[in-house]
Amino acid sequence: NETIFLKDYTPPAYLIDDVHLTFKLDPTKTRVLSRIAFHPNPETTDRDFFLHGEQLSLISATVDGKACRPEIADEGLIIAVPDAPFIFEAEVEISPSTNTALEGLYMSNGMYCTQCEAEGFRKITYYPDRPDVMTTFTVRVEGDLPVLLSNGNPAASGDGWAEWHDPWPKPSYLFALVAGDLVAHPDSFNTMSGKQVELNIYVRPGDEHKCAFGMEALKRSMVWDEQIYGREYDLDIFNIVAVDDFNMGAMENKGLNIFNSSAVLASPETSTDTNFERIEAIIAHEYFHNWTGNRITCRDWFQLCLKEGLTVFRDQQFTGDMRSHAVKRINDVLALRGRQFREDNGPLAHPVRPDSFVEINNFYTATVYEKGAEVIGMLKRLVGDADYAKALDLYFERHDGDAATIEDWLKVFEDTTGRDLDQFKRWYEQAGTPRLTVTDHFDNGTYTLHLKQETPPTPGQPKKDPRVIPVAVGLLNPNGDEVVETTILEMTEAEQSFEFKGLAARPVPSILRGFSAPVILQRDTTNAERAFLLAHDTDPFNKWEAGRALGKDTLSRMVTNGTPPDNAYLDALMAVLRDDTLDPAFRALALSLPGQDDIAQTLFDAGLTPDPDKIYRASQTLKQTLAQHLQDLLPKIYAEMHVPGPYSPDAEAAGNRALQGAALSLLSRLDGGSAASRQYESADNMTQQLGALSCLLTIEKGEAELAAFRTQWGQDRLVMDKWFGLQVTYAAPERAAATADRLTKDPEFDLINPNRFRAVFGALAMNAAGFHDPTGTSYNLVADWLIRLDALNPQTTARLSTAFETWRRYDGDRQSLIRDALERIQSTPGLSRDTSEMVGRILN
Ligand code: HT7
Ligand code: ZN
Repeated sequence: NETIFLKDYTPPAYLIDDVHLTFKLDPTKTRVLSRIAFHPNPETTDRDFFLHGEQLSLISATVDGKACRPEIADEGLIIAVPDAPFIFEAEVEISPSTNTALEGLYMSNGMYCTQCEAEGFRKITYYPDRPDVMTTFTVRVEGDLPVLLSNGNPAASGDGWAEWHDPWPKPSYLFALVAGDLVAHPDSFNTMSGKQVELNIYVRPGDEHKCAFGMEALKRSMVWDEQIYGREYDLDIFNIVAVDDFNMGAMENKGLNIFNSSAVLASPETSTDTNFERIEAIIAHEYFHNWTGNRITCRDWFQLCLKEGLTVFRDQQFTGDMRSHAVKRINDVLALRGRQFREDNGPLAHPVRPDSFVEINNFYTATVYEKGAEVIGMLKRLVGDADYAKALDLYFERHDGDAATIEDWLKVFEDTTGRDLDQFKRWYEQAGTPRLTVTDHFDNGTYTLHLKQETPPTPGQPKKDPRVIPVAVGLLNPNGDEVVETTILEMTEAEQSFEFKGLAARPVPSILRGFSAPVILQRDTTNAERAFLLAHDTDPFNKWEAGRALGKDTLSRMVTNGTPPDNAYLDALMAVLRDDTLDPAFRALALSLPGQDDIAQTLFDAGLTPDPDKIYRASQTLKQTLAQHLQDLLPKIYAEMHVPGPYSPDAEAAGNRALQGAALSLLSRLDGGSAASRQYESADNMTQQLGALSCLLTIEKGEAELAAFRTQWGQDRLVMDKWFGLQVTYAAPERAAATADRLTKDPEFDLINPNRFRAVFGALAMNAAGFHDPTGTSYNLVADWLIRLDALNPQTTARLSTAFETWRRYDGDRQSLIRDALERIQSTPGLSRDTSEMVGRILN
């Protein structure tokens, strides 16, 4: 398995004028005919002609109409070609129905569909499958199916065939084809310059009633990108297709976005509020890629964060605008800490722009996506909103049609602002989460903050240089009034002090407001100060953060020395819960306790060995204590948050339901689940049905409801994923592995369907105490199933192997059990490149 390095990039030897493809669809014998017009790349003297190709049967090939006998190498085709323009034609045969890797052309429930990012096009035909080769595509699809789709605009069609032409040059990874017995949910959109665009969401018959929300989200995304970024849609048609078998959330193919059905289909009865919000965000994300990813693409896969970080940043802005900025920021930081910090502090740590990879599919990570978005947020904070807007305008103007790099991106900001971004670039180059240690002192009206940054070593990067860190700070006086409004301190040195003069009394600092940089803040402080900030901070993120810090401190002390939770913390939570000037969604977040994985990492960072079982028990005890402390308030909040009338997924109603659900979850620990049972019976939407069922399962009840749920939803694949996942998520630690094992024997368990596999094994990996059961049963079960899945779907296997990435945090016994499991995976004959790279990195 060869390692590919960023430093070895060379431009392509040949470029393409245009490409014509014909697909004669057949489940096991699809024929793909290609006609590609090549010309030598004037920017290089390299004339080695190589076309990528994998798992293809070559039927014939010609150069300028003359039959040729190419040399078929492991990963492609070598052929002698002229140092002048020429036409290459080929015919290959592929078998979509046996393609369980879900990459290239494959079948899902009788429908043909493609997934080409990152390097899947080479499983469709011989081609320079690299993002810096861009061209226009004309595609003819032949098949006896009612719907035949590809990228771009429809050109012509007849009985059993359709032709599509995409006028915008694109790389092969954005190619798409869909064919099947599908129905459209149609609509249209008028762009800002008055062009009408036809919109469709294509689904399997029976799913038509689940398209309306996605369509509205799409139209809102189109308006938002026009208003906020000045970006207009550029084809006559925009199609979305829902597919059941899909490795990730969705794919931004030009004019033909393909979605995991879980990321687009929604109805009140079958989808939770969280599902609705996720669907809205993913639809926006894929749509926004039309400019940040498609019109401006990446030169090579090392530049992945160029499109993904920016597009995540844009979708986060969009959700904030649609819903609540404060709640969105808290949720994003929770996700960042839960996934990216975990990655950045373990064996899989890599820079936002990696400098090497074996399998690029392994680099669609939280670091590239979420930390990539944080880096853009910091850049915006440093240059200010106005210059950010100017820089983005310049980026679109200068690079439209380009395959660009991070250097191009930063240059646009340098040219706009006159800043030197050399040091800032370290955020793209250095892995690891900086620790920002803060000390302070007050003397004679001057308050000094002393900041020190340090980033621990990560694989291949033992030493780190100081980065530019925007630290947003506000100061409160002892009455709780803000005496210094949010100010950005621009830290550039390893250690640096900042002074605030003319203060009447020692202030209380609110540091890293809005989570202004993806760092771990370390500061000796008191719980009294945290409670003060929870009560008074005007920055909603830091207000929530203060409560979170109290929760972490409480849980950590419960785990390490059995200290019971103190009343000051419980009272502070009560005050937040009571404060009806606060958004219910915010109150719900303030009430949710730190996760068990978060506590494990916190203890590990403090030099301790976390015991997952103790953490689980402490967290149960804390929830029980909190429930008792709030017992008078909970029924009141539960009743007050009731949303009358028909279900609506809007942010306000969802916020009320979130707080109602949080109250119900605590209440269930006091009333034996009677309120949850009643809610389950009367629920007319999935948020409340599933919320009630979860509460029952948490207190080890709900058997009857679980059976009824299955009877009610047995025919709905997406709801059945919830049924599978719930049972593992809420299983007591000692029963988690057995529950997962039992579910794999259920006739509805489906190894080929990534959603179903993740429902069981993703949930097992997230059930911290269950996964780390000291007998090692879960480790072995997960290893067994990853080995089975790898032979069918390497991408999803490799992704799920990250369940083991935190293994070095734990005690020697657990470490040796995990090592055995990982070594067993690693020694499996024929293990994929994807899984082998991941397991190898985790072990090292
Ligand atoms: N750009 C896409 C990333 C992607 C993907 C999607 C589906 C299946 C396999 C995939 N490999 C890479 C999705 C996105 O970020 O929008
Ligand atoms: Zn993306």
